[in-house]
Amino acid sequence: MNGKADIGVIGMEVMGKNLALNMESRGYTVAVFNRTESKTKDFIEGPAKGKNFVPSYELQNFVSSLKTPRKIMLMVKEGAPVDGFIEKLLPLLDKGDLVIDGGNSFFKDTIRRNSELTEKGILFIGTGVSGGEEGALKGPAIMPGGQKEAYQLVEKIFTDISAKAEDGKPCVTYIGPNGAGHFVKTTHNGIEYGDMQLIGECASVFKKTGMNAEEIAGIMEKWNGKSDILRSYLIEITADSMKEKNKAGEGYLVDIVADITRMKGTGTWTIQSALELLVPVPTIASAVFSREMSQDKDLRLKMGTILNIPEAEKLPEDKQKLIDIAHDALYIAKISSYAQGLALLQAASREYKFELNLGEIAQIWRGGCIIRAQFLDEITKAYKENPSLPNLLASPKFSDFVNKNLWKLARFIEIAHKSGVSALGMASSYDYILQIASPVMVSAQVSALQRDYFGAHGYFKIGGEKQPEIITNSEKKMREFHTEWMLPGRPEKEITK
Ligand code: NBP
Repeated sequence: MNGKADIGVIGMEVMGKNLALNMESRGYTVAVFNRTESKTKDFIEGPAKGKNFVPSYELQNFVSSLKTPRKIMLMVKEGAPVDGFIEKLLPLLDKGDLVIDGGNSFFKDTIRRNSELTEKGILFIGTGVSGGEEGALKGPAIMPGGQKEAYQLVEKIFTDISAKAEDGKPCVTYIGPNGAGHFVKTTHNGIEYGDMQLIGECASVFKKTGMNAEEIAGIMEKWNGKSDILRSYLIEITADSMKEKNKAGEGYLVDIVADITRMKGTGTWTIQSALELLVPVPTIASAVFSREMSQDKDLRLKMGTILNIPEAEKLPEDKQKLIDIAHDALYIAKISSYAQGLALLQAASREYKFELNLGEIAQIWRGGCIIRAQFLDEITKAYKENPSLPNLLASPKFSDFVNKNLWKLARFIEIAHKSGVSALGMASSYDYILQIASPVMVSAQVSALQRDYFGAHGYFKIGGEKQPEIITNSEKKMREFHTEWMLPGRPEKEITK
């Protein structure tokens, strides 16, 4: 098989080109193909010049240029382009060849493709690749899902090209069967949305209290200090980008950037999955809703002339006190948001039999990907100490901090609201903690009766006649009742099924 390529990459856009360069830099010969020929040519004559690449301009030639079993990585736009390429590749492949979809595909598409290809004897991996352009080139976090034997075919290549965490461990591991890799990547992106929203809310409050972009960048730089619990890639790039000057005039770029955040869909998929699996992810949802609100600039301009938003209150804290409160508030909000995302992974693992190992997932997120952070080391350790944590917030690593400092998150939200700044993400994180730590949710008791009143939907009773006992789902002791609200004396009957 002399002269043939070790792996092939289809899709010569940002991600495909950089991944291919990364692979080649680790000693692999890489075959490349793109639907539009000129992109392959530009690549071969540009960054790939003089390197070990095998370009093809016909799919048949591309397939023939690969060592068997063939390993083909699709780095194209998710959806129809992925199905289109699979359809064209199928007649050219042999049993035992491997197709890898490295784009941001919807996990249910991955499950479907996996079963369609398995029927034809072709191995299939759906993998998340995180880290953007720089990560793809220098080392991304890789989240592969599919058959174990498929993973074994590319384990060495993926390990070689992946980012390495500070302790040298590669940021790749076998995630699980079927759509597991893409589910984990989607949830990673949902968590990323949450982080971005929470950081943005801190910056909003700082700005409202009179700080300029440079000052806010300075705070974020400190928060990214070597031993700071908030140290992370997203804090680092926030600091760096906020310092950027307005090249067209006075001031800072951040002050003239349109306040509109677009999105491609992974945040929405995260929430959709959470809704399907009955897992609350309010912080991630708040981030998606905030992006949606940002996009309706016309409406916001109009409503801003109709509704009176409070002006910044005279803050009782001095500036440093406010910064300290915001620091710990952000950390707690982040813990809450990650607790939500990991709870979603846990539920998906049960529902789709993904066999996810949350500790290993946190471990591979420590480097290469957009949410990489010091904090993920702590999450990794928390799951190592107790692999069956019911929720991240149950780990003493986090609950101790939350118990001591939760008031700061409450205070931050109060300051934001009294200053007329939305803190939807922070408030969602805070309320998640309040709800998850409520043995009795009175609002749920009230709603249960409302539902029975208007719709005869029944309600459960959880114990004695006078004081409800605290029971758990697993005890299944709940008795179901209906009250005949319209009948005289409102008789109550037990519903037996
Ligand atoms: P894009 O997502 O912009 O996709 C561009 C590639 O898709 C090109 O090769 C293009 O071919 C091909 N393509 C399109 Br568009 N429509 C096609 C069709 N109908 N048939 C065949 N090919 C088609 O590239 P990217 O930004 O490099 O991302 C690749 C994947 O990685 C995506 O799924 C993306 O969501 C994911 N991802 C991106 C990033 C990032 O930072 N950009 C990060 C992580 C993951 P053409 O050249 O002929 O138009």
